[in-house]
Amino acid sequence: MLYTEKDQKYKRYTVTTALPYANGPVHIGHLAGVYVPADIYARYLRSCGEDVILIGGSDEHGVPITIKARKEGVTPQDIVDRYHNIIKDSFKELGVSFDIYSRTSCEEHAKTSSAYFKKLFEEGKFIEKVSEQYYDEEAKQFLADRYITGTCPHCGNERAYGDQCEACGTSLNATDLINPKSALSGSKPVLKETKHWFLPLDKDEEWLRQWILEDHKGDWKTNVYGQCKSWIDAGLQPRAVTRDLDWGVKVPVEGAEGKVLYVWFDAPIGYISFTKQLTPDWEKWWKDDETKLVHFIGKDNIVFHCIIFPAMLKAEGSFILPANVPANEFLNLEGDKISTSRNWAVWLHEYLRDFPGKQDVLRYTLCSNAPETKDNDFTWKDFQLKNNSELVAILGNFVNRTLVLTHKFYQGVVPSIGELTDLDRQTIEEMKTFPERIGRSIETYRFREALAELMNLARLGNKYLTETEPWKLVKTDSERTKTVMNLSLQICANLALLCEPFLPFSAEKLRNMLNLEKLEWRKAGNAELLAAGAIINNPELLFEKIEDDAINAQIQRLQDAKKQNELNAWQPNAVKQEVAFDDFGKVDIRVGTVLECTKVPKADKLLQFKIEDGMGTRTIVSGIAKFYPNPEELVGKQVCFIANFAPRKLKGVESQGMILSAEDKDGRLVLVTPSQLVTPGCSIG
Ligand code: B3M
Ligand code: ZN
Repeated sequence: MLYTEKDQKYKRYTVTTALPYANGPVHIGHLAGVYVPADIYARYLRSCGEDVILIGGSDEHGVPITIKARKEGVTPQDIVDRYHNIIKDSFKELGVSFDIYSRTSCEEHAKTSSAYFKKLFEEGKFIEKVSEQYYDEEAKQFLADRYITGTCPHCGNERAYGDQCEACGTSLNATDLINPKSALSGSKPVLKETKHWFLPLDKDEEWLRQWILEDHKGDWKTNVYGQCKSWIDAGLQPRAVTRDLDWGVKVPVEGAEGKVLYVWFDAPIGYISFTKQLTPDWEKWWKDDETKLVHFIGKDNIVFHCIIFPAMLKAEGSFILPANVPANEFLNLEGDKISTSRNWAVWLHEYLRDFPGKQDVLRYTLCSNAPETKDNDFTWKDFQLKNNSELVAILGNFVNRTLVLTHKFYQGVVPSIGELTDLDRQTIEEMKTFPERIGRSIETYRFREALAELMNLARLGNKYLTETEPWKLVKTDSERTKTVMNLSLQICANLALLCEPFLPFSAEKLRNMLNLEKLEWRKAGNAELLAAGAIINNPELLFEKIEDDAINAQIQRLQDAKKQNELNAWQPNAVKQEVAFDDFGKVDIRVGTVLECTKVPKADKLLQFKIEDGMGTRTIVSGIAKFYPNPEELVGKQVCFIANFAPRKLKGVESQGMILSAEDKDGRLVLVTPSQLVTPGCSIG
């Protein structure tokens, strides 16, 4: 049973997590926004004895996947196979307790989403419309969504997509874009007629307004409510649910060749088709009013889960609607927006490789810093701090001190509890309040607050130890020490139980140390979880300090990514003003052979060349020393130089000309040499 009264009417919980696109691995932004909170919620419900399923899977349709496949010269199926497996494995390793993690390219999903469309089609729930859509005449293809880019009419971002501008978040139609361009060929697309099926959302406006803006007022998160309100207030328009594409679920009606279901039509149906795969008894999870349906998503998915999918569910007629959609805002990384294409992310599978056994540290950091009400920032320094000064210094330290002392004083046997002092009674009273405090916060989707409360219980334990000082007390009052240690152990046991939703790996470790079974949530708050005389196993550290080296390596990786991005964004300089041939002819460029090459003393940038120029020798100084650390290797090579430059002095050496080099995009200077040996002194032109 839950603490929140209005939840008490539910018999079971269907909890879904947004389906990540299988065009890349998942990163900490996905985790903090969706999977960590959803997992905490589901684990908590389970430990309260509730019937719950946690549903997830990969979103394997949509244009981002086909674009990636094209870029790599492989099939879309290759792409989704690769990432689905990485994503699935890494979720498992992080302990996300999915009851099923499936994928939208599977057969059951095609069957379910196709039948769903067909039912609405046959019942006349769609409108058919021939409209003009962008078409790429070179690629001979209609351009859906992300196949088309252009300037956002709202904010001027030149890289907006045909379905959305990521800079200002506005959802767009391709025809809204200024200067549209095909992402396939780069050409300017033309408008061409095509038929599609639309969900007439305008007809849903009234009930949606009542259901969201009235019935869920004060119940849904303000960020979610606010977005829905502005959508509804702006007036809902019919939305196309089909696309001209060859990757996706085929539109199952006549006259729809070459068309598939829009990815945002089929993907949410995935929640249903995956439940079908999980259990033949799937209907009770989707069609019973006593089931609470909760969607965990990121803020960019709000309209789809709060407006479009409910409209689809309502049109079908037999399904329940979501009771809540606790969407989170975005997590940034070191002050910058997380971006897959810029590789500005902490990838889950790489984290798991670099920090083996530290799943709970990531879960902890992401939950305590979750972007619940506003965008938040993840930094590696903060990650280190949260580990070292919270997990290690507060939770780990309390548990470790208690278990070590129990072994030292009583060889691991739980001592009996004697007469209680006021402090003991106060501590017990306070301990009793935690399960409900943490529980209520989780039930209302305030996971940061819940986790902070959990840490307060560990703080209570530390305070109790500091005030009673059993390491001193044992010398003067062995009876009293037993009571203190018994109570401290009870707090440890409570922590083991209450930390499970947040830190499942540590919870298990702690339960094993305490020889404690997995108990129901409502058993917590109790000062008799461990019986006197029970045996405690040898203590192990719950958390270990994370050193600077590990953190610096991660920061370095990000800096490298930033550098790489700058290189990727490199473009050649604009061409200089036109010059006449005669002007060019004034510059006397020649080839010379290097006779000597040495560093100029006290000038780290300069090399001094002695050049055979056909007429004799000349000295030229060039600022390329950094790129040629072994100048003697240049002897015998040929270089190109300007022969009629006025001589000038550089660091005391007279330079009689200028050697030509190319500046590469990373700033490296590379000597220009003729492709074959030529006679020294010959002219270039
Ligand atoms: N794949 C979008 C996203 O990752 C999408 C979610 C689908 S949930 C049905 O933002
Ligand atoms: Zn914009």
